Amino acid sequence: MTLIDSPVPTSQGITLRHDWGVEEVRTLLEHPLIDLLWQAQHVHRQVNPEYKVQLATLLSVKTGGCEEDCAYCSQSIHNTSDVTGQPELDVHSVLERARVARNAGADRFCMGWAWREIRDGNQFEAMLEMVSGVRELGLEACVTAGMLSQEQALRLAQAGLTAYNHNLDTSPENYGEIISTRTYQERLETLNRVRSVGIDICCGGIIGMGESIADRASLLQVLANLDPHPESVPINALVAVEGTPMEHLESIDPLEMVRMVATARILMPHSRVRLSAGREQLGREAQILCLQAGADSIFYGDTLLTTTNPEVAADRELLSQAGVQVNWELENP
Ligand code: SAM
Ligand code: DTB
Ligand code: SF4
Repeated sequence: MTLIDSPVPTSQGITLRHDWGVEEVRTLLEHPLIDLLWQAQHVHRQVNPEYKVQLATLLSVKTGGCEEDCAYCSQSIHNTSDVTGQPELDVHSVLERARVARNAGADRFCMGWAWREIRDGNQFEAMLEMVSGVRELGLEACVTAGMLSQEQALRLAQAGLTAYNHNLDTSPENYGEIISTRTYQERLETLNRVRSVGIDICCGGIIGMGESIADRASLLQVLANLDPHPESVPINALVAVEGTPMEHLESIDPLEMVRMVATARILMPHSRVRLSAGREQLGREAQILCLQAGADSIFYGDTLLTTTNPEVAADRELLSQAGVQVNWELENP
């Protein structure tokens, strides 16, 4: 069933820009909500006339023990939340989980390693096998594992990797408040390496870490001025994990997430805007506004990496209530 009775608009009239000024972005972010939603929906409906939503499932392959000091993260050795001693998953069990995710309707499988950077050796060889195995299942494959070398990026591309996730997390101005062990510039260099071997970039950030509206505008400006735009832009709301310096931060107002998603859609019309961590704090109505204003992907599955996500049954109901299109035909093949 399609939602559209009138002729389907096309995306031909949409211009891509990479020269956004921070004040322009801020003006969009702070626009009267009703107007911002209208503008975002105008773009979204042209680029995604059937409101298709991609379901991506996450799996933590190597959990905890990470040397970086990201203040939001449950997996950093600098935070008491860090769970050590969890065994790294092997190729067989990862591919089994990917098969289950595919059979439940996911079409992208994202694998995470709590590493500062990829090192050569058995674990990297296993990662390459996981990537090619996920691709053989007919799924898109995404990896997030910290920094990488040019050679490692090339080998991941040869294994068929669809996308590499490496977030900027926040604005360049606010970054020092969140992480001290890796620079913003290093993140940008990692993204360049990924891009140079033809792997798609998945790059976004987190709101709700105590940043200002100017910081949010600045993060979106950096993302929107990457040329080409990242193919995928995850927008996360902080999941305040006990044992991290951010454990006491209050949840964001759900409409802040709607504003981020809507602005990202206007700035990066053809990118996949992923409604990522923090959906449990959003409620049904805010999630539906996000789907209307520009989100065209969610993480699907009862867990993210180390924290919980809405249950699969609840998400199915949400998507069906919203009337958006998903690939349920993959169920029970
Ligand atoms: N170690 C790799 C790295 O940082 O590139 C990959 C894993 S890391 C968990 C992936 C992303 O998840 C982070 O960059 C961050 O944006 C997001 N994330 C992690 N913990 C989060 C939390 N508690 N709340 C919201 N987003 C979070
Ligand atoms: C992204 O931006 N969000 C996902 C994915 N990329 C790897 C991860 C969210 C993690 C949330 C906290 C956790 O579960 O540990
Ligand atoms: Fe967590 Fe990734 Fe930062 Fe490590 S690099 S602490 S896994 S977000």
